[in-house]
Amino acid sequence: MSAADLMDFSPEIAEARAERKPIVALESTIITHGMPYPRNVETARMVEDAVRAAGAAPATIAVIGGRIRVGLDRNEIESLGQLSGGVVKASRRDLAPVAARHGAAGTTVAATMFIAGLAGIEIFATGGIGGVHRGAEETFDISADLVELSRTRVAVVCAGAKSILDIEKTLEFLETQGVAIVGYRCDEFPAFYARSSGFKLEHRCDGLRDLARMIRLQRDIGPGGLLIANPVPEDHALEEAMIEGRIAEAVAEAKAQGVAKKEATPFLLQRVVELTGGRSLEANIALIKNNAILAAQAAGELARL
Ligand code: PSU
Ligand code: MN
Repeated sequence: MSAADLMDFSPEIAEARAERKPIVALESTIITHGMPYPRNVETARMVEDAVRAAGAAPATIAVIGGRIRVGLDRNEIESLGQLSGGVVKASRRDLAPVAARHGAAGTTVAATMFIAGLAGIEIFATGGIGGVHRGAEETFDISADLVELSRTRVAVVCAGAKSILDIEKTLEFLETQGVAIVGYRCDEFPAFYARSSGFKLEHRCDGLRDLARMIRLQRDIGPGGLLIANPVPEDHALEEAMIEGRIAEAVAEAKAQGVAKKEATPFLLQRVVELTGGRSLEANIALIKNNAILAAQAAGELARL
């Protein structure tokens, strides 16, 4: 038995694989733990449609009934979204325990990358990656996403990392782990809600063809994937001073309430949405769509290389 024996492909993804059409992997923790119902479900469907409109097949990945599912139908997205808190947040290490008890889970960036790699999917779009949490020098809270990037040959498109994290330490950790990062039409690592973080990137790419060549080369060289940083669209970026203040409040509340480990990221995401009166949610939705479209376009270029 291998992980491949646990995988089921939706008809759409099975066909795309057979015909070697471009495919974009999408994560599902954002559905189960990253956004409130029903916006989570609406967003997941909208993002899938944006990928299709850009000429690729969307493979939303999750665990359902103990099976690793690559490509979900609309009803499955709806029921995952409704379960919200009732379903496991699965990082790579949770896959076997959840599958063994025939459970359901949203997959994080780490778990989704791992599964996409097994399925031969070259590119994956998310909103923001996990990272090194503020105070990690005490807690050691460093997302498994960063380690997965160092060992799985899947390119990940993201809008950077939220400043609920320590962006400087996140970039240092990625360097230690040998993870290649490229800014797509930007010189700084973006800060999710904001287009820049003040931290310079060493590599930049301005066109889809160049990006596809870089992705393919990274795949050839390995052992990790390419992290593609794609800033939030200008018209959806939030003012940095406002969002920084709200994030600092959320981080302080998490500390005071002793929220830690895998609950930390979902707690902080939810509090920031509440503290910004929903404005951060709108930015989040816009940047995910933007990332999915870039990933679909890059997947198209990859298919033509
Ligand atoms: N960042 C976001 N939205 C999210 C997540 C991160 O802006 O929904 C989710 C992703 O699935 C990511 C996970 O892989 O949180 C990271 O969790 P942790 O920090 O526990 O590794
Ligand atoms: Mn963590």
